[in-house]
Amino acid sequence: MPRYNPAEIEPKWQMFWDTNATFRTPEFPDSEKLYVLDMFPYPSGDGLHVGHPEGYTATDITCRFERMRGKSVLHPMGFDSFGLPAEDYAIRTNTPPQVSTQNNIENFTRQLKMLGFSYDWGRQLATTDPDYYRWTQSIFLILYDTWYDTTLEKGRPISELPIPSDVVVEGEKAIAEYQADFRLAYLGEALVNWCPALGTVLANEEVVNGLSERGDHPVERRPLKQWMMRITAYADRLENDLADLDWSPGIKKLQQDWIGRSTGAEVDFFIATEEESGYAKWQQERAKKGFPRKPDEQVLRVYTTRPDTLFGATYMVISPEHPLREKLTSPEQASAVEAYCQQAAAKSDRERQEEKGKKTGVFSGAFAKNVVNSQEIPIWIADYVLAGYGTGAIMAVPAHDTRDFQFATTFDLPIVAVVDPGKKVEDQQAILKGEKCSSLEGTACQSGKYNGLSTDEMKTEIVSDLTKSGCGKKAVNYKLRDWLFSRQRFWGEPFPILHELDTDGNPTGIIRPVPEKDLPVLLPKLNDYKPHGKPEPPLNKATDWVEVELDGKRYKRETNTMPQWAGSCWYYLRFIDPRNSKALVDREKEKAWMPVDLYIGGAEHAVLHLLYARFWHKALFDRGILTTNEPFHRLVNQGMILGETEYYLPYEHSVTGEADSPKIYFSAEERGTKTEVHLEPVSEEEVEIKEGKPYKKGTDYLLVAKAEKMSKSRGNVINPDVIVKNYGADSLRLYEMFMGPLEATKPWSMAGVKGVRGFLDRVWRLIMDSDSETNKLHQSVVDSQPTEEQTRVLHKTIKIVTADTESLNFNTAISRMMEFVNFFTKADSRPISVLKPFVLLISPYAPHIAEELWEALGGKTTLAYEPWPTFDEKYLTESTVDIPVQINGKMRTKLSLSAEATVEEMELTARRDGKVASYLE
Ligand code: ANZ
Repeated sequence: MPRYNPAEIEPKWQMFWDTNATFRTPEFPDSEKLYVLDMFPYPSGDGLHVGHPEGYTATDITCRFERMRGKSVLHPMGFDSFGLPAEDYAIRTNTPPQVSTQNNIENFTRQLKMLGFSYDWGRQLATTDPDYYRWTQSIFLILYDTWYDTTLEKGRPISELPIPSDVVVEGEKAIAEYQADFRLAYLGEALVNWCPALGTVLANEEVVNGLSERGDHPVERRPLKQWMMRITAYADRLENDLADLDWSPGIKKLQQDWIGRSTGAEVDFFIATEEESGYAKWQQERAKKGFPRKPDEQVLRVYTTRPDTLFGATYMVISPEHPLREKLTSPEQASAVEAYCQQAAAKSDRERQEEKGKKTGVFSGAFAKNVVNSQEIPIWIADYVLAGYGTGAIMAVPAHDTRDFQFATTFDLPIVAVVDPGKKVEDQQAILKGEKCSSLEGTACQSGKYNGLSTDEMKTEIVSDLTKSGCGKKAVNYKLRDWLFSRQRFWGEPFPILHELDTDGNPTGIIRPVPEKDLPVLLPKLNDYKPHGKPEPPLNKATDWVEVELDGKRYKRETNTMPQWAGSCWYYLRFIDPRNSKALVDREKEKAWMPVDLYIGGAEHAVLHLLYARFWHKALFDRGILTTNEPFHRLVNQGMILGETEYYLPYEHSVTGEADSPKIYFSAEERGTKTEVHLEPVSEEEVEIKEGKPYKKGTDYLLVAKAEKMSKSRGNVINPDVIVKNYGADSLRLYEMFMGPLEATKPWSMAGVKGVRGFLDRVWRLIMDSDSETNKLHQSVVDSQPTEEQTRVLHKTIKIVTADTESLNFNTAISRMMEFVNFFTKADSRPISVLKPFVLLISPYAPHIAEELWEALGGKTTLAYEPWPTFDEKYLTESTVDIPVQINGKMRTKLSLSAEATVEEMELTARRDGKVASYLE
């Protein structure tokens, strides 16, 4: 084999690793453990894209590196294979999703193996395997069986939930209903996107601006009974426990914002619907009772972050979906209210909250009494108040809340300022007169006995007084919503839930979990996958499957399916013990391998996937199934790979607006002065890079460079199969790591791939005789001692590559290896004792070529477990380092300095340097 030929050596080593199960992981770690996880892919029909190997190569390098450093590495791979595209494909072609999914998984597996990743393939799983989703169903049942004890801050079995005596006397059904309000998995009413024209319910991502993505048909939002997950119970722990995780501050912030903790108070207002209000009596009763949890009296409960503005509440607002809406609506207002609420139902939460939008609303006809001053204030219905946040009702303080201010001015409601922002504020007078809205803190005014208190003092005082009178209480709220866990789809996990039917076949409302021994509840086979034209899940069509008898009772199966998030919530646990038929994971094994030490994947999963998985993990921990409280210790998000950079030459027409008049190109300086500029594409050959900037070859015309997201419609998608075929897997791996820092967004460059391939060719020629017909070492390769300088270069390379690999700075590690190769290519003698450690250094990056060269250098078997080369400081001390000198943000020169040089010495040398000096004049 004279030349470097990846097409020959890559399959050879892949076969070797496969047959010898080189990367099989023991059940328990036999040395220090390291669990490295990739975000597993959805096996789409398009196959891998180049974004996948980016993260996968990074983890693979880490795994190969740490194995050589003696760690027990767990590095598994699987498939997140439920999901919409398979179902859409089934609808179009009538192919069962099982079949297309299997084909896609096979293609993905082929591609992943082609890239030489060192997964323990014996642990492969797919979320669609009945053996896997059997346990997803089991976890659902555990969550169904769990309630959150807010005192112990812990999930506990539902059997341990204390039931109030008045509920107990009402009997079993009442108890079941009471429990349902606490279960982590519960049935609730939620809105779905129903598209009458398509005859199907759509997922949120299939709806764009109120229209179906397919065909642009109008979509209605309809309430439907659906499964929900009480993730809000864990909001505090999900937020607090972020502190101990080794995640980037950016991702932590995203999670915090999503959880969106806010503190304030809940306050009860008395609803004065009747002539004789009974207010005084209500107040007395309240003070005796405390702050009842479920008010069955005439109260409207609000959530506010500014209890200090209570005296400025001049009206109240409930959301159109508020449960008291009907009760509050007076007969005179009924038709107006009905019409308004219908309108509101068509809007999304986002539209409803838009600051710019004019506020709309309707008076309910009812009044409430402001707890602090007994003033009667009107209750309005408006869609800027959301049903799902706080209590779905607010006290409106137009003087200090912009949304309320807009509303009050629209409907001519009173505006009373109760916070004086102080003299320093320019608009103080306008604010105090209620002509301007201000949310600034300050001193209380027009607030009775509280006048003069600072905002913070007043908050504390008033909440304490409200607590005493039983009319209010400190409260915490979260932006985080309970998680809508039902999908009206076919290709998802069936719920292990049965709904009891009476003798007429109607649901009794009693729910029964499918007994653990009857799991999995398999997905039925459907004869056709087309939507059935009803706002119900497609599984309703599987009539044989839907009805079951158990212990002489008739049941209807739950026909919603779980969302795609479900399977990816816990796959990392199953990898630890993938074939266990008794438990989702063996506790001892979990204890030995968890938490995941390094998790790499795309930033698009920074919020939901990670929150959901953390939530399940915590619940399973509370229930004693797991020993760890958090799943992912270190998280790294790889940057997006953009399409190849394209270059354009800006121009304008000589006659403004005349498209066929001659083009004028202009210099870089001129360009800044032009407002309307046209762009002419420039081919790659015509581009010349000067000082890092692109010019049209042979001219001074500066080009515009653009790199766009890869997408089919732009035609800039790179197919890994093609790269491997033309350049080899090692080149693809190395290139993706060489493009730039792992976390950066970076454009693809075919020239870069070629460059990296050129480097591997040089690595080959460094060791092998590429002119020989047989596998012969290069004539300069000798079995003799290296020179002192050669030893230094080797040890420096080991040091840098080790440190950079450890810190995931793969691009700089590669640069160092390139320098090494340049150095030794020039050497007349290349000692084996230097080449061997080098081959080990490059092996995590380009494992195939490394194995081949290792063999040529006398290696008897795989290098995968060879000890990682070490360096000796004594060879590094006298060495020099190249220090780049930047002036005004540009690299001007490099100084060769002792590695020991002090800052002062560096400065001195820099000042003496001719190039630097010229800038200092
Ligand atoms: C009175 C008030 C006065 C408010 C004031 C603010 C400023 P965050 O911080 O996001 O938690 N609010 C409460 N529930 C709402 C709902 N369901 N839909 C829309 N708005 C709602 O916001 C809490 C504040 O948002 C609450 O405090 C309430 O308005 C409003 F000078 O109450 B505030």
